[in-house]
Amino acid sequence: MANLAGSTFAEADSAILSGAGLATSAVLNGETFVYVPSEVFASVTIYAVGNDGTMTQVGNVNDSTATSLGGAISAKAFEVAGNSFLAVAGYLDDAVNIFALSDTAPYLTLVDRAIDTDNPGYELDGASHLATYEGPSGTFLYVGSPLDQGFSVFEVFSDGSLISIQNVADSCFLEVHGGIVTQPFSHAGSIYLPVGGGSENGFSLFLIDPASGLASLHLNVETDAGFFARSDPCN
Ligand SMILES: [Ca+2]
Ligand SMILES: [Ca+2]
Repeated sequence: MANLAGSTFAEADSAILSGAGLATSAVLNGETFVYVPSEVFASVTIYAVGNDGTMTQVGNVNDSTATSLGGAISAKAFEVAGNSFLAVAGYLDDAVNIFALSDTAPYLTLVDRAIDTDNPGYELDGASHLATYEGPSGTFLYVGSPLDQGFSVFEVFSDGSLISIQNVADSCFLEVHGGIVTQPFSHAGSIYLPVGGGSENGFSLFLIDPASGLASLHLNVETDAGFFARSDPCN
């Protein structure tokens, strides 16, 4: 049950929202949808948003052998060449899933995924954080993973398929131990990707090459001393 502006409504199947994570939204043919991952139930619940802001559950996708939604903790909608997709990070499955979006059932159709064990270079162990950059020549997905202490970069094509283009592991020269990728921003003609350090005393700011999507270190922002410096000189 929830209270909103004096009204009360009951979620039709509230169990699937246990452990609700970072949600996202997309507009499909003029209709707005919200996608809510559930870490506890390894699922994504889909809502249609009414003109008055009401949320109507229209479906949900539960984990199966075809998906890697174990520990579904965050979701990020994005577009590639006019096609709409949803990335979902599975913390327990160490993976990122790509679903094609539609405004009618089944709403979500898995088209590709990357799993940590697929590639020894992947930084997908405990995949949790998602960011996207829709560049002039391609769309790129950044997946941060605190257990792997880094992030992986993928190019996403117009059919939703992924290819790995870069893996960035933490070191004494980076502040990306937590792999907390956040949405890139543009400034004075450059594209920047901030990555939070988690259990470090700072964060790293990367430059994104608009053509390739590759991230290169621009600078570290860190404190000389802090909570974590006492145990690890690299922090
Ligand atoms: Ca790994
Ligand atoms: Ca570090």
